[in-house]
Amino acid sequence: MLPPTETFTLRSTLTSPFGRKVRMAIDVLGLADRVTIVPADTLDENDTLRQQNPLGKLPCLLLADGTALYDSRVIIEFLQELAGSSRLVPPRGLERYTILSRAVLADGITDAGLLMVYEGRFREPATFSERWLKHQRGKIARALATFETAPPPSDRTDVVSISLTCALGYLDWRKPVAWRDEHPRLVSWLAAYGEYEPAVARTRIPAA
Ligand SMILES: N[C@@H](CCC(=O)N[C@@H](CS)C(=O)NCC(=O)O)C(=O)O
Repeated sequence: MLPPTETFTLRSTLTSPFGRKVRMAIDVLGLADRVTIVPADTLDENDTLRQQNPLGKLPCLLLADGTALYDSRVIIEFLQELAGSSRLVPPRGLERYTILSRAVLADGITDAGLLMVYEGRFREPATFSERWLKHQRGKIARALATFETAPPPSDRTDVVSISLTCALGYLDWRKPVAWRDEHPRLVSWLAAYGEYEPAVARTRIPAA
């Protein structure tokens, strides 16, 4: 039994694409009054984030007793149970595992995009590995092609639509690859889904 009234702390920036997944889930599940967002700096070795999540990654959800939950997929499942919902991840059956796999595919776009951005952040331009960047670009291209062939429904919110929104939003924001010209169905999906689901606009990464 999960605590019916407990409040939680979410360690996340407003710019983290994985943090945005959790912020969208909080919005959709109506849990905004139970979660306080406290930013964390993943590069600061003195930030308490590294004690809360030894991997030093965002997002991380803290319970009142200090228990830390990560990563975004685990937090979303926890929040949906807390809300007494099964809207975002089906509880069982093949549907659960196919939806989780599609969400992993969308998250893989974000992971590869982040690794490309980190290449620029952690290395001098002269030492960029073009082979590594191409390897990541390939993952993004194949995952986007899969979603282009079969976009999710634009009138349904679940962990796939949330993960894909955050992945495409991150590509638009940091631009590790240009994706829009070659994926017209995904462009339409993102626009239509943004019309359908108000949490898309409410969690948009703020302009710098
Ligand atoms: N699989 C994790 C990925 C989390 C992740 O990569 N977060 C990024 C920020 S968006 C991060 O914390 N990066 C810092 C690092 O890797 O050290 C999730 O779904 O939460």
